[in-house]
Amino acid sequence: MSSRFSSQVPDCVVQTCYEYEGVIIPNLMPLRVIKRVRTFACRPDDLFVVTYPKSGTTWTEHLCLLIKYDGDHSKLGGDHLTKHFPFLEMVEDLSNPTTSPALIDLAEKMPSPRMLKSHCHSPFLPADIGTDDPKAKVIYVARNPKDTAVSMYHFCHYIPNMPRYESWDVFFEEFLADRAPQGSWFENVLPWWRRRNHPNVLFLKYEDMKKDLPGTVRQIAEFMGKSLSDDVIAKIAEASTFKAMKNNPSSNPDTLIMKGIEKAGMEKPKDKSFMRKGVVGDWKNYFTDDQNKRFDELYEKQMAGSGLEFEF
Ligand code: PPS
Repeated sequence: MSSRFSSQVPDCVVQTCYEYEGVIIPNLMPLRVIKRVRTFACRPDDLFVVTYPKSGTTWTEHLCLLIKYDGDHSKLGGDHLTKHFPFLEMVEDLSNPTTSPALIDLAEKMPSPRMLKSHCHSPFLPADIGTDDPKAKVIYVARNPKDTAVSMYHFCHYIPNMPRYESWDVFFEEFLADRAPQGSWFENVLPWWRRRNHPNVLFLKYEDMKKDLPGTVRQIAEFMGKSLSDDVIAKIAEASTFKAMKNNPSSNPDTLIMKGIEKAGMEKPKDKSFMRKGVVGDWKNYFTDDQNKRFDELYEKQMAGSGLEFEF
């Protein structure tokens, strides 16, 4: 067993991740940056999108930006949306996490009002927001953990320097044991569910966004203090469907990721996209009956008494 990990993990994890305070974190989010995130100075007009990975982060960022710009995509200046929404704990250069500059540098210099992204568990988030009384606005998005796990498994096989698990079965065991990259889904989601009625918190579910996108645009706009006409709301919702975002180079991260893959000298994955399926229920194509039963047992135990329910 590698001495850097408190329990046995697959070799692909040893090669691409580290453990910090019991959480397995990809090297793409180096400890030197994770430590800076905690002391990052928030401003009262910051807007954070916080999620467990693969829960609809990019989708929500896209919605926030279009809401900010009244549905006018040209205001992004042709940039990819991630340029407007620094990912606090991430490095700039996917091919070389050890020496790469970090996006937190960009975030620190950004003029207000800022929009920021993080996947950190509450104890690693900036001290001003990772508490029961966040001092800036936080949109937290949660997705049912079975679809989240499947999406994460594919993502690991797409991005440079993520662990390439031998099979779905291997990944499933790691996810079940809270050893997937970014640790426990429950530890990420449940504190934000508890804070859902705080005026600075908007708790969204991926499955509700799929069901009623215009309704979600309205909810986010209200949270951001923006008043939009029904026409603008409809326009934003139309531009934010899975298909529209996949076809839009400013919202589909594929081109940026391909650059990282090229730089890392890796083979470009064929027929793969960050915008993979964008559906509810894909887990049924992966979980065996036994895996489903074991996951349900864990889920019932961890979620007991929380009142948080998901559509699967
Ligand atoms: S990341 O890397 O953690 O920031 O990923 P994240 O953006 O949170 O999640 C990626 C998944 O969200 C899907 N997605 C969407 N679904 C529906 N509608 C829209 N507009 C949309 N945009 C992104 C994306 O396809 C990933 O899910 P999977 O299941 O892998 O397709």
